[in-house]
Amino acid sequence: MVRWDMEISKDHPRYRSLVTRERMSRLVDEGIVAPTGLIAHGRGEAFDYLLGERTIPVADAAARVAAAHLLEASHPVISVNGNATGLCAEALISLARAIPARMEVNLFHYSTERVERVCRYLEAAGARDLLGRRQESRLDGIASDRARCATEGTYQADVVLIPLEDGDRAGALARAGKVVLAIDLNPLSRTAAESSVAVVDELTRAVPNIERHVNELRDRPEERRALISDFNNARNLERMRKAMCALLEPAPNK
Ligand code: PTJ
Repeated sequence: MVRWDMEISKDHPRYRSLVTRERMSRLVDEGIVAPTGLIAHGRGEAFDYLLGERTIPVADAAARVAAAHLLEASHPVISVNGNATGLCAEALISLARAIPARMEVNLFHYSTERVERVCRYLEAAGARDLLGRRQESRLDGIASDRARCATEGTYQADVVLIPLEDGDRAGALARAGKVVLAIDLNPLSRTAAESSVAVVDELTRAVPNIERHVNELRDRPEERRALISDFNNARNLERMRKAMCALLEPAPNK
């Protein structure tokens, strides 16, 4: 493999994006991020441009509803893959503690060695009681290895948070009767459409936002239930698509 040294200037207008790309690419070498995870990341970056790379109010409202579901759940689980680990391990661990929820490593590109690497990475970042090394159960209706899951985790969960998920698994989780909370920058994805709540926002912004809402809603059960019953995911996605289209419109009188 050809290696390179790259110093990214802090003055570069896309400093943060470049640093993240370099980290994700290094994490491919370490077996944490799958090579195709870089393609998924690039697609996410493109959609984030259409949001102006910021959390818009519609997305934050969905993050609040996701927080309400996580607090109302009797068995909430956060499902974690390679990209989510590479992008925001610490924030996901912090969110899991705040709820509290179990974290389960669930990989699309599965091997026992890769699961072990991802688990160790998360544990070095502070994760405890991780699930995913043993996956004794299977979700019906998925052909891929992603059908595997931990009995104590996703299999028994009533609410599952899925950052950056593929559409097949999101659909299978929904058909299994679970409340599916997705974080996905693509409002047209099957994952966004199949989920109960799609937070259309960048993962590293969405996860701390959800945690902030968890802390605000902790002692407000009535508000939580009202948020959940008033939410409509199809309407949420339509608003997100409109917001993205609006950003593509030419500025008036220019
Ligand atoms: O680590 P593994 O083996 O489990 O593989 C993980 C990937 C991401 C490769 C796998 O789940 C996959 O193929 O995902 P997809 O089907 O490409 O979907 C990824 C979705 O996440 C796309 O709709 C992207 O727009 C979106 N996305 C990418 N980066 C971000 C994102 N959404 C939010 N924040 C991001 N940073």
